[in-house]
Amino acid sequence: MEVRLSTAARSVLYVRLPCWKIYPGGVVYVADYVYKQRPEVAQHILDLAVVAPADRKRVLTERLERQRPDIVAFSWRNMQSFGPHPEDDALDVVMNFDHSPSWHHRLKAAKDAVAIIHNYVASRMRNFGYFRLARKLLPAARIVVGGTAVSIFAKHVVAKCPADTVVVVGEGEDAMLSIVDGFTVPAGEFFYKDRTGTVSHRARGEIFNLAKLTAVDFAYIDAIFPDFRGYLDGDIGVHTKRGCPFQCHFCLYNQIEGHRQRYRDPAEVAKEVETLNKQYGVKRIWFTDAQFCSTRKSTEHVEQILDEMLARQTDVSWSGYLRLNYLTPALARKMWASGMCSVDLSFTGSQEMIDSLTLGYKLDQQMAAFDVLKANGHTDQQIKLYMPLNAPGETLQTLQMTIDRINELYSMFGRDRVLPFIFFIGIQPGTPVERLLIKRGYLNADYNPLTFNPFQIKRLLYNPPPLGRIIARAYLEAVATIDQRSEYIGRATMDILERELASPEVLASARAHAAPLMVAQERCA
Ligand code: B12
Ligand code: SF4
Repeated sequence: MEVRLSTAARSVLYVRLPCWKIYPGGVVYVADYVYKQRPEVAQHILDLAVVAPADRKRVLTERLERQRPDIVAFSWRNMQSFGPHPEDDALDVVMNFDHSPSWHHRLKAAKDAVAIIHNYVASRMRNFGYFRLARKLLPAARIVVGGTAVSIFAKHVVAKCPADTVVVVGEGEDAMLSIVDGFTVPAGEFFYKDRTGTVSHRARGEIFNLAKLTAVDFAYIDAIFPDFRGYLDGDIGVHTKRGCPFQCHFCLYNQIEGHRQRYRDPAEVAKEVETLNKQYGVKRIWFTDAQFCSTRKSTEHVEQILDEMLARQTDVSWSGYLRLNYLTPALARKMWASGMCSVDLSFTGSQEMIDSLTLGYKLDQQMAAFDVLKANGHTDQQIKLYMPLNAPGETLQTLQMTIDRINELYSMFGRDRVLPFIFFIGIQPGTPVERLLIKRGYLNADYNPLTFNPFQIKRLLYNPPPLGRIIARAYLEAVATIDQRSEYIGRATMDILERELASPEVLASARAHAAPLMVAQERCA
């Protein structure tokens, strides 16, 4: 590939693009890494997530004109953020629009949907507008765009970027360093739109050694990132490894991070947590790995990190996505002792669905691991079950099995501590479930994953009949009847579903709908 030769940069302005306020861990790791290799480069972080929407353009303009950086590096986290769940208004809207028995509610949902879609479209357009603004104000600067959103949609993004823009795919430390160094010896994976508008692609040839990610120098970050302290009273994201060797049907995390797991030094991770805790008063950590604990080797790595945290007597509570395949009583004790405040995991209560979604574990093993957690120090921590309801393969029987298992967990941990988190599979590009649903004719092979068409967007949220309607009606009844201050919506929904699944009329209607559907799916397969 041909990349324009240029001189090394002296200054970088990182611009974190707007999203719901969440600690910008990705850009912090990139800036920290560049600083440690090239301390002479002046770096600054501007976080548009904490700037009022009406002020963003003005604030960005002022910063660009005042600092005139050699590189403007944007970090884009969420682009296709439709994964509605009970803490996101969009779930109510979708459920009401499709399944509410009340015309009034359906109309209101349609109105709300217009507002959500408008926001979705506008936020994407605004981000491209910020790139054009940077190009207009600083014609000679190089523009870089990275972050999870562009890692997935880099090709689409680069097409809309101004000339001389590098769109970095996946982890950004080595790519950014090479750009700062003048982009003469490119590194990492990226798309590059050159000054003539021609786009080229570089695949990643080398593997970034994560052991190079030493504990973040937060004093430096504090100095270049004025809003850093505004995050300290919430969750701070700490990364311990990258990559996931599994391929759950709906997941694209391993496309973002790679299939091979690579690890940071446990002592450096613990030092990072210790500094955050003891010098900056941070109380909550989210380990932002695709899976904090999954394979045998990663479970050993977790244990080493927890040993280091315990030795340093860090006083934090922490969580992260977990798999419990290799949990031992000793590890469970260390998890609780080091401050694990919730157990966050994918959950479905039948081996059929686990296998159909290729989740790669045994249900009995998972239930046994819950026993181990209970017996080795659980007190009042929450058990959060992320349930991909009504995924391909779900039947009345598998749904009933999930309800039965949740009831077992209520008995084990206490009903109030178990949070069944209702969500549906969002179909994401390049995943096995996307391929399956194209094969079945549910999606067209040339569908646009970034479509603005509300009906297509809704289709990407997979909740087909006949179970879709039963689940949605249960959810809507729960919303209408419970007091959400004293009962959790997911628990109430599962209770109503249990009642419905026992009703002969509901069963008969579901079976009647299921028969033609099964035939249609067979025909498409
Ligand atoms: C952990 C996580 C969460 C945690 C975050 C906890 C916390 N306090 O930080 C929780 C559970 C809260 C969460 C919530 C949500 N998440 Co989330 N989350 C993730 C996950 C697994 C890791 C993100 C992360 O922090 N990684 C660690 C940091 C270090 O890496 P990073 O940010 O990717 O940065 C690296 C590169 O991207 C790059 N980079 C980043 N910026 C820049 C800038 C430049 C210039 C360069 C060169 C490089 C670069 O370099 C960095 C270092 O290598 C990703 C999936 C994944 N595997 O990446 C999804 C992911 C980011 N989440 C996603 C979504 C949709 C959401 C939600 C909207 C879900 C929902 N419906 O509510 C919310 C939104 C939250 C918000 N406020 O915006 C999507 C975004 C998809 C998209 N295409 O838009 C992802 C990709 C998952 C998915 N579905 O595919 N999430
Ligand atoms: S869901 Fe978790 S375990 Fe499965 S592929 Fe994604 S990151 Fe890996």
